[in-house]
Amino acid sequence: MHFDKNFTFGTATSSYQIEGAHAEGGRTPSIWDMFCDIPGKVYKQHNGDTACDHYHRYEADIQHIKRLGVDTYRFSIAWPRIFPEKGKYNQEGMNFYKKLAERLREEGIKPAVTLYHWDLPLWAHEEGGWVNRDSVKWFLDYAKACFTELDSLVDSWITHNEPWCAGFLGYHQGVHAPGHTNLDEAVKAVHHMLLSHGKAVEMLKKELASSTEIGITLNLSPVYPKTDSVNDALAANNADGYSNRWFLDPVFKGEYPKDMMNLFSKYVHSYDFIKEGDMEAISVQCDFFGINYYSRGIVEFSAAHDFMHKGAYSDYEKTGMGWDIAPNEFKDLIRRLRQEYTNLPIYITENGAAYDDTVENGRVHDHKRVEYIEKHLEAVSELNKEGMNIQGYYLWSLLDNFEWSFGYDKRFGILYVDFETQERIWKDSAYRYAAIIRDHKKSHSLQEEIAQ
Ligand code: IFM
Repeated sequence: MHFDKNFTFGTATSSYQIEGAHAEGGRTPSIWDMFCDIPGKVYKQHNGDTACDHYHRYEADIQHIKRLGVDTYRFSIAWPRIFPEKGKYNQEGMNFYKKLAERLREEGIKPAVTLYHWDLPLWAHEEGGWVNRDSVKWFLDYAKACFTELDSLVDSWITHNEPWCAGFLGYHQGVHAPGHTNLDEAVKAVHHMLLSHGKAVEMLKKELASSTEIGITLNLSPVYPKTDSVNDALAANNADGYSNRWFLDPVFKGEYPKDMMNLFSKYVHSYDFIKEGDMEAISVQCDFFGINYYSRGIVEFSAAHDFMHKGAYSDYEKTGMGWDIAPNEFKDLIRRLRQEYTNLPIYITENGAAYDDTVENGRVHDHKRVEYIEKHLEAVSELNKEGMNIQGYYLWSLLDNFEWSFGYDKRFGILYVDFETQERIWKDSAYRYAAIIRDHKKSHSLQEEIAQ
């Protein structure tokens, strides 16, 4: 595999999944603290109270990041640390992220910062959460505080991480916080998230005249029909509309897909929450496009299911999440995005795999994760040979962490975390990733030496 000299290698985490310190530094609960308390929602009722204790151990974690040799580290800010109450700014919360970003820079690591990775303050939820259009204002107050305090320390801003999960898993399927099962609410929540994205980009660029790059991250999964039948083609179209186009079309074309608006109208009684100027705001010009890629989807027709599709049997090898390992389909996805949606530089802001890791004599031999990473990096390298302009790759995740409704049962880290002692153990995948980065850097400095 080969990468251009300026290709950036990174690793990623998010606030609720790693920080812990849930009641320190002025933080108040988020919707995830609330959701974890509801019996049956999260595996063994785990929660993020302590998580990886990164809030107290960030210095040591930065040393691990440095040792990996990555160029950049992607983390998210916990909104309830910054605005623990409506309209009440908390400097102590902001200071944590200032320190983190400063220390990363001192170590030569570029901070890539996500504003929203799902930990909505509980106070905002109590006022209707993302379903309430006022959420856009609340988000902009929060974004402004982050931009004002941190912009000089940050290399890239990501407004939202995976609005499909926050919106559809949270408000339609009920498996993420806040646990609602109402499509009418979900499409409104998504609309307000996307609108807050567009307006935050405009604020950074116009009002604050910043030149820091900014974009949004979508989780995308190419969908394939089980057979060549007309029915399965319809199923795949609808699944693609639900998972991908409902987000890609507004962000890049300034409109929601009409076929899905029709299908959704069984539950969504009116689209008049879309106000004049919203779609222009949502499709604002960004500097890059972030993609989280994990797997493909395969579906078949089912009249009994909403939107006429259900998951179909796949004989692909799976990760510990039961997700198909599909690097070729990743290539299909990127080619399609280039044809139908955007020329913006792409960053793969997440890619990785969960497996049932075990520690043997102080080592974790996670050869399946090593293979997964190699295959996807190989795919990135091949895509760039085709001119697809992928500028960076963030491995999910630096640490084993709180995997949402799966609690600590699923391990995505390249560093193993012993949740009893908080010891971090480098898995073989961490050594392999560090070696790939080192080889990349060596080959470029050798080329430069020879060229002189
Ligand atoms: O852990 C999550 C992350 O928070 C968002 N993207 C997918 C990851 C794995 O499920």
